[in-house]
Amino acid sequence: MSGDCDFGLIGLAVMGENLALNVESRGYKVAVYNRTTEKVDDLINGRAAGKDFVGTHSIEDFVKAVRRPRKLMMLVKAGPAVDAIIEQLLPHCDPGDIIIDGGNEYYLNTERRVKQVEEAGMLYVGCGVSGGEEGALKGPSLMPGGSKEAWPHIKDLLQSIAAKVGPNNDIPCCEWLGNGGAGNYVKMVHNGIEYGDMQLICEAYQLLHELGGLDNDDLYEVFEKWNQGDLQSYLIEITRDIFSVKDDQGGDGYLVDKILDVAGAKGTGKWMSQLALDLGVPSTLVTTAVFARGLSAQKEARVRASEKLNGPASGSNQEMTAIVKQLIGNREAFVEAVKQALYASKIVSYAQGFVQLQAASEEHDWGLNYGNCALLWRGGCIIRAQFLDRIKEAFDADPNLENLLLNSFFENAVEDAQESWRAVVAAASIMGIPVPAFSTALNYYDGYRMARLPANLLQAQRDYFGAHTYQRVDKEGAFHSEWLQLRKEPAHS
Ligand code: 2AM
Repeated sequence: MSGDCDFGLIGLAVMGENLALNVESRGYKVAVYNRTTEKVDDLINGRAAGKDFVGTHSIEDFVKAVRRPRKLMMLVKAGPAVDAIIEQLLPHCDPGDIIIDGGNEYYLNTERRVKQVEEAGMLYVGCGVSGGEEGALKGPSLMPGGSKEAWPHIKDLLQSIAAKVGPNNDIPCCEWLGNGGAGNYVKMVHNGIEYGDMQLICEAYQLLHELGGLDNDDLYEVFEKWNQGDLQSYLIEITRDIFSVKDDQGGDGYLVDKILDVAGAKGTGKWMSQLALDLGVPSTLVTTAVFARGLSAQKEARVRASEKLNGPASGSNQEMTAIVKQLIGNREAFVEAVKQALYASKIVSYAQGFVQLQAASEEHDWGLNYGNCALLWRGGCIIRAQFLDRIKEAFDADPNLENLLLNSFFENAVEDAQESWRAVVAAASIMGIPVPAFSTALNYYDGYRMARLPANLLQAQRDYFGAHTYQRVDKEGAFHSEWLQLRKEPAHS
């Protein structure tokens, strides 16, 4: 038996409720269910009153209320709750029904569930949802992957509720990404890139404030201006806004100055970093951003260390001080140099994110479409930015582009920015201001463009102490040398 609902949603916390309201607002009839059934009644009698909803109080009634092939989406806590709900749903489902998980799930859990649900005759989709509560209601970025057969059935609905971009505001930020856990993986990389973007913005803030002497009013103006150009993005926009907010809890001055300098994290940045290590790809922006949050969290240790450990003595080296003075002497030029450093570092960060996606896609045979990834992040989500149009164009022009830095637009952008970028990193280093993300980005750029790195010496060291063998530049094969016998006898041994 099946009812006449077009879609079912389980999990009526704010995200789920908002997503259900979004679906209904596009002309679909929606069945809802929540473990704590009062929430169903609250929704039906509250925000959904007079709308095309069916509230249900059991999983069985919920499944029956939806038309076949059923589209049943859950927005519950990631992990065991999702497994529990799948177990409850499957006995009531019919072949071809589609279960969609909209949570921030670890991609291997989705890979496993796709197999489990397909073996039971149904289809399973892990769909990254980004944009927070407001995005869920008005238009999130959606990153679906899993059972490919499901896509034709859910495409229209998911695309109708997604954020829209483009000149006519009609391109949905929702496209099929690939098999298995591809959607969750892309969402995780989105979050990891978000970590990098935020850390880069924070480093720009510290430089402008501490080195450039800009106050919050000045910073507001700078971020307002940056938001008009290449850096235009949601994160630059909200950062601008933050610099305008006064303390709302009784104090004087700006709220941002009253906030403790300790950052937390929920874990997607850590996942991406761990997976980068597993794949052997250098996603240094995300790892650096995760570590920077870790260092920020060691507040008490930092306060103790700040009383003992010295930075550079001011004015001790005239030549170095002159470099810094020249950079910060003209405020407008300094702000522009920091902007260039931020822009170039951001390009490297996205380049690394896509390299990791390529490596994961190859490993899991997902066949990811990288232009689509950029499109999905163009609107609705936290890293939404104009810049992503350029990334989409780059991958549309060459779907197998090895690294974004090799696309002529980005190659030229970094080329134009690099003098300022180097000056900013040098000045920060001379003055003892930490810029871990700016400098790791620059180091990646310099490492990536080196035809020859010092790993020849590294191979020699490994062969010397552990007979790990080495390769040669002039001959194929693995070689080993008796370094101890061949070496020059040290004078004092
Ligand atoms: P609840 O209202 O009954 O707690 C966010 O926590 C959402 O996930 C809520 O709708 C919550 O339901 C749901 N949820 C969490 N764990 C669950 C579980 N094991 N089974 C069903 N729903 C769960």
